[in-house]
Amino acid sequence: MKRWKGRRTGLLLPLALLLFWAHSSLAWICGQEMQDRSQQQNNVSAIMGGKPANISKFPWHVGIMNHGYHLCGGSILNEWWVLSASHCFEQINKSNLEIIYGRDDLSTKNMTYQKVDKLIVHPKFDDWLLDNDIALLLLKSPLNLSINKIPICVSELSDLRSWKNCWVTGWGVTNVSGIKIQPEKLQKVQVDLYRWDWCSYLLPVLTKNMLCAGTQDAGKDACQGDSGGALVCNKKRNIATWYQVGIVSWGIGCGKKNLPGVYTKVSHYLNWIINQTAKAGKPYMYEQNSACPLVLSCWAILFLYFVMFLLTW
Ligand code: 4AZ
Repeated sequence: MKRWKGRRTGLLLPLALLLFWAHSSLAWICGQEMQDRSQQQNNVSAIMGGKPANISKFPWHVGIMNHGYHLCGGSILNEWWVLSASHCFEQINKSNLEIIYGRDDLSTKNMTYQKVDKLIVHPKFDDWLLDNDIALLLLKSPLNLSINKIPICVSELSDLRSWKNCWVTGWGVTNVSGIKIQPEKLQKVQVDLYRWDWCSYLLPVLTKNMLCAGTQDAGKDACQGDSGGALVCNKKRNIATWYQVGIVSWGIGCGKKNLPGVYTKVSHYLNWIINQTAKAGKPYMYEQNSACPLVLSCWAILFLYFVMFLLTW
């Protein structure tokens, strides 16, 4: 009996270590938000009609600064790559860009930045229609992925009916009338996806590479400065994982009734992302169902917990 107890304790230590490693490898899994019970929820109106967001709920969101000033949003695709919008980088020199990550408050002191090694704007970006409004930023050194820095998943699913529970985040302006207020705290707002034909009736210049999102009530929308940020949703059949469906691109004003925000349709650019990242020597590995990783599946973690439970019982 005593010998079994000794062996049991001997087994528990490596198991605990394995679980610790398994959990840290979870940071590599895209689209996972972390539970954060300390999250404050107040109802200050922001983004346009949104609320303050905690980075642990949107850990893929990054800020792109130009000469130290907030320029646009972006999202972490993996430790090397950030996804954003082409129109953010017209007449911008990449050496003046810095990426802020793992933070939801731009006023934080001693923030760490990442410099940009390569800026890839879409060669067919149309600065009049804002067609192909997508860009990739290769970082000078890889991000140390962790609980507040987690990649977002992307998906080839182009049918908008596959998605629910969509949110957009950003440090963009929170009002357009009077003095424009730019928040220091990251903001979030929930929006609905619009059918493409209905949206192209509302906004006749819409191309097939764009999608629309907004709300029935006026006042909830992305706005100036939110560009490049991610519009993320859950799959109807998998509410545990977040996928980037759109990139904030443009709109006619912000939060106006029957004028939804316009987003780049990310599913149309998967091949472009895969080809460009490979060409730059840091290939983005797209997995169709990227929610559970190759390294260690969520089921294996559950199994380890089960074994731990049996051993401690
Ligand atoms: C902008 O100027 C912008 N209401 C972004 C999004 C929207 C409007 C303008 C959508 O960056």
